[in-house]
Amino acid sequence: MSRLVVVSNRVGDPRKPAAGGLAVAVGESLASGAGGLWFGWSGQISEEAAPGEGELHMQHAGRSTLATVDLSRPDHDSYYLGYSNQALWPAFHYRLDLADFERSQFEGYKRVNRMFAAKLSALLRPDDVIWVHDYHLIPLAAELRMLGCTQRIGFFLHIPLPPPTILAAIPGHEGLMRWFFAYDLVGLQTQLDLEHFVRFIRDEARARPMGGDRYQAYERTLCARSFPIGIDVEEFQHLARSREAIETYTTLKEEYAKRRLLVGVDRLDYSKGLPHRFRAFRELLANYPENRMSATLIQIASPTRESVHAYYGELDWMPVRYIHRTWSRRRLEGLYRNAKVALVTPLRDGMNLVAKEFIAVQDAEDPGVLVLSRFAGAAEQLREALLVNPYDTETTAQLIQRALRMPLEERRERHAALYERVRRDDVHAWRRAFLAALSSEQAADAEQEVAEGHA
Ligand code: GDG
Repeated sequence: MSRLVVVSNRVGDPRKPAAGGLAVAVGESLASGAGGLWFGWSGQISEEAAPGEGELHMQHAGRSTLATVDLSRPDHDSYYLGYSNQALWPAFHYRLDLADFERSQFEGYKRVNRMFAAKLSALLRPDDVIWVHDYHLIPLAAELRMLGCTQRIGFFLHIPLPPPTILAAIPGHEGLMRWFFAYDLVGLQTQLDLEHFVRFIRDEARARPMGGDRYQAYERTLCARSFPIGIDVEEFQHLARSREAIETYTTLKEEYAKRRLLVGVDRLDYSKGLPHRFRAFRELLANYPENRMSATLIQIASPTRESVHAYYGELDWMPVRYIHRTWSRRRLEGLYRNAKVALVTPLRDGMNLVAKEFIAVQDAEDPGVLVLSRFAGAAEQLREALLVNPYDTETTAQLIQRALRMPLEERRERHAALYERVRRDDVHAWRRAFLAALSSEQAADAEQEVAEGHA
């Protein structure tokens, strides 16, 4: 059995719960199965190290080995704060207006990927299967190939992939495309992202379709498919039995006994559309006065990447309890279970796991209602949610009202359909589907070699 090597910007201890979708999903992937190696940035910034240098640390955590590298200050600022989070993150979330494509940051991005490739290649075994995650690491496979790595390498993009007209605005986008072709498999969250990707490589790289989701360009063949990420449903449900979840559930239940609780849980980021959500909630209170004394929105806005941008100031008004803090996953479970309505209304989101977590823990006999942005990747699967356009705050308010007044029978029906999908397409199914596709690509290559051998 091949060893799984996961590469992502941040490496978490798979045994500890962490904020952030990627940490949760990858942690779960490595802790099960045959274990493996998880490689990435240590989270440490070294003031002494020169650009392109960084100390490697090895650590064992349960069944997995963690290999992490420190970053020099200039590398951290240009690769992480700079190109990843001020160029690629906004551009891929359709926000060219916020993107800063400074040349020196792009150089830092390439430099760190080159350094990661050098450190990682020394740790690789010939039959490893390598799974690279997210926009920080697009050039990694190309750098590994330059060092002679022939292992199977797959890439999964956790954030959206915008249409070619937006991608074409990124300086050096031709190079970006070449980097993708160093992978054997490119996975995207949704069918829409996949369509964008295929149009992009066909129009800009003249990629030739080879059948079976395969495309050829730059003398390499890649397979592109969508793999919508899920959650670990059982693990999340299990949290409900913890003391902290029960305490949170009971306290909130008492406190909001006569009120109707709405909930939002997001990393504090402009893509999550918090100001639009608060505006829609204000319109709900203005247009449907019956909610004035009863509806309360608890918004958890967990701080992340604070040094990238100060996104918003402190927002606080009575009907909204705005909590600018990270809660434990157990407390989140208790919160979701109390809520009548979840507001998951990002302006753009790769998938959105909060929507799935909320569905996973509802009481099937008396479930809450999910109000979901049509611009979250999750909307492709979760059709029975109340889908909204978050920019249209008035209609969003109308649909929140509908959610609050939805008859029990309809709530049950919608929840049953959503729950089935969240359960079936969980994080394990996602991991299995991706890794199966990555190894069947290997089989496809072997067949091709045999065919060429006979020719
Ligand atoms: C990226 C993509 C894609 C949030 N606040 C707290 C907390 N969280 C947890 C949630 C959820 C996770 O963080 C957030 O995941 P999302 O999917 O909502 O969003 P991103 O972090 O932006 O993740 C996204 C994801 O990658 C996976 O591919 O779905 O589209 O942007 O699990 O519960 N967890 C704790 N305290 C908090 O305060 N413990």
